[in-house]
Amino acid sequence: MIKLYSFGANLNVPDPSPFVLKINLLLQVSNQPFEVISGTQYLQKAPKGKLPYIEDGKHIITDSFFIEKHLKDTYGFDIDSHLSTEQKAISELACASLEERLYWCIVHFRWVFESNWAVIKPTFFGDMPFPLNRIIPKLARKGMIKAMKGHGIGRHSEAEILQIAASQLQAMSNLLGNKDYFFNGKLSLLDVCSYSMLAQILLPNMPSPLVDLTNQYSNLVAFCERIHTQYYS
Ligand SMILES: N[C@@H](CCC(=O)N[C@@H](CS)C(=O)NCC(=O)O)C(=O)O
Repeated sequence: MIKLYSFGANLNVPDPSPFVLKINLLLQVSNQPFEVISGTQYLQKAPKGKLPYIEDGKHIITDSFFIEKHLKDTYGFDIDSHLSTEQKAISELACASLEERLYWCIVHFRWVFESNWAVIKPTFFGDMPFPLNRIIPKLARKGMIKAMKGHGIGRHSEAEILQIAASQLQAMSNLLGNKDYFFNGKLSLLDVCSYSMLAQILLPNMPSPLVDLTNQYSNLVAFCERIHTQYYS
């Protein structure tokens, strides 16, 4: 059975990582039996220092991109089999855009935005014994801020980060329109990637300008609720 190494349900989301959530949903839809193994300790064991990774028999596959490819190559599970070549190309570019741009806007509002950090800190690190509970959250936040600077998002003001998020959400909303799914009336990878990101913004009870902005796109809110109810209620 495939083992999915994850953080575990938290913040009212099936997983607080959009990449883990993406693979969790993909595995569900693939009908492959799988077991979710949760805990931040798996971050230390992760071959690339990031979650998710999966163990499938003798194979360990890291990164949601390669896990999706593994499901295709090993089990013939192609969630995009009903898409045209052009739709597949749009999906590839749109998923990458959400994961490389919108994701970092979410990271900013979790790790930098003070009122949300006040929630994240006890939620992610509250179980640690003293003095680790004083040291580790500070180091983790410093590490995230460094990663954000390295990516580039951390060099922008909050107003600029919101402009980037708005551009992403507007594009997602325009592409979805009034449809239930992005392409051809059936779940595809772009639905999975979009849900995985939107869930991180909309499901936790952590008010922010990013949540207010996202709530302006009623089709995205309804889409997120619909997918969530279908797979995680
Ligand atoms: N490209 C990777 C991204 C995975 C990723 O960034 N995971 C984050 C959680 S959302 C992580 O494990 N971060 C821990 C760290 O950077 O220390 C994928 O698609 O799986």
